[in-house]
Amino acid sequence: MTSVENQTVDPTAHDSGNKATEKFKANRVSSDTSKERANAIYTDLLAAIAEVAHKHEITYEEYAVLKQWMIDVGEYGEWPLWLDVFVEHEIEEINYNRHDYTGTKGSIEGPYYVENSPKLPWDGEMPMRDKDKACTPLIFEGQVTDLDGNGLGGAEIELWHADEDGFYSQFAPGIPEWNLRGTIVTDEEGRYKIKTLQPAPYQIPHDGPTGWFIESYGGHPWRPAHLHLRVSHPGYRTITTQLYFEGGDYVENDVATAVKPELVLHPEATGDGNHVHYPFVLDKEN
Ligand code: MBD
Ligand code: FE
Repeated sequence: MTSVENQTVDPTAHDSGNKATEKFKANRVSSDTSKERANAIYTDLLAAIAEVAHKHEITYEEYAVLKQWMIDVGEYGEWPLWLDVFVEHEIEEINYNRHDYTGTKGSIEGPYYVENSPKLPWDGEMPMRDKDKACTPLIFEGQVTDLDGNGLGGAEIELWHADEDGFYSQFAPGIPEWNLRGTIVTDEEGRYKIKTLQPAPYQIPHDGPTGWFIESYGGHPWRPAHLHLRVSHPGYRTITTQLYFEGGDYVENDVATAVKPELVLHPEATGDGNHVHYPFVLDKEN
């Protein structure tokens, strides 16, 4: 047990937003976009903004509110959250369509991935507190294969998800660092089996500017219950994806538009919890 074990958690949008921003900033990114490409993108982006402004005859008050809201999103550290909820799914689709992949479908990463989670054996248990162990267990198993069905031994399945209160470790205070985060290594035949808890539908942080944005147009801040995954093996395309639960709330209207029919699990309830099987099929790297 760690000292943070049973502390009450009351995270706010400010906490999780700022943590996501700090984590993102830690790896400074760059791209080799040419001047020509940047010019083409910015020209079209400004034209799209102009079109919307004219179409809806945006008022000066609305323009001022937009400016204020964008300042707030930055101050609350919510750009990773807002962008991953409202834009990342398009980027994911565009980059998937660049190749002719036939393996397991990807989905958005979202703002809460952390690399180098603890390695777990192929038949293990996610790092959990006693309060997590009291939730409905989820036994998640399957095999990682190549396109021909050959098992990929030593493949890594990074798994991360929220606890029953909808909080991710490292983005909410009072949760042990690696709680509900782990890297499962497949056995010689590519098999994996992991015990965790059944996640619940998830409300994105909504007490900050992302929440005000959703409220302003009468939307909801919910995502269906989900598992986040990153599956990798040398020589193969790394898949970042998510899995959902058949019949669950918000599977049909995810605020982040990140559900694909191929990514919906069919849980079987048994005496010792919910069981799900999922085969991961990796394309060759190209
Ligand atoms: C999440 O847990 C998530 O998966 C996404 C996409 C956005 C915010 C929080
Ligand atoms: Fe998530």
